[in-house]
Amino acid sequence: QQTIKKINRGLFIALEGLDKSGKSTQAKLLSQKLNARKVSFPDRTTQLGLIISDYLRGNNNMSDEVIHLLFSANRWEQHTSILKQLQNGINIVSDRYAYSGVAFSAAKGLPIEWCKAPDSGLIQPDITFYLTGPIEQLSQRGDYGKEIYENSSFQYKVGNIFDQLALQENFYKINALKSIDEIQEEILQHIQEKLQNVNQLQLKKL
Ligand code: DGP
Ligand code: NA
Ligand code: NA
Repeated sequence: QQTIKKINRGLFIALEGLDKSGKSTQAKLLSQKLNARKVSFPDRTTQLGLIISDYLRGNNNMSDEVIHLLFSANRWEQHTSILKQLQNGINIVSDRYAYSGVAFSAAKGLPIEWCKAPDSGLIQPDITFYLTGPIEQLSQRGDYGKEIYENSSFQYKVGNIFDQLALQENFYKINALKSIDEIQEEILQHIQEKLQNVNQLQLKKL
């Protein structure tokens, strides 16, 4: 008799937070630890990503609505690839995802529901870690201020929207002032159980 080995699907973990909150460092460490595929948004390697990158450096001006839709489209570019990998048992760690889309655009004054709409249908992360801390301290970190969103008054607004989004299920808030090792440990502890029971978690859409 043939035994059918059931393949676990992959776990989808998103890291969100303020600029300079240490997301990218954590995403890198975590993806190494879990042997996961790391994705980053904006994904600056695609043509849309290059346009977004120029915008972030202040080199092209676009309306808030247009850039919002481009950020969303840039996530849709990876949708099929992310879905396939999860179905094939590959864990995914995403450095930013749809919640950044909502937080940064709603901080400019666009309605939250309008901001969520274009991301509707993307795969929902199984767990989202939200790294946050006092903006006065984060803004002292290296390279701050190079891109257009990296100013304290705007980051403060972004933080307020993230705080609202973080009230929903499967959002886990982390103090970004903790050490790299402490944060990594906190993340690993928190996903232990999910990694073991990943097949009991339903793959949902936003
Ligand atoms: P990063 O490469 O993680 O530093 O992100 C670049 C900047 O883009 C950062 O300030 C956050 C912002 N950002 C990321 N995703 C979105 C999005 O979907 N919409 C908007 N408006 N901004 C975003
Ligand atoms: Na940044
Ligand atoms: Na980053």
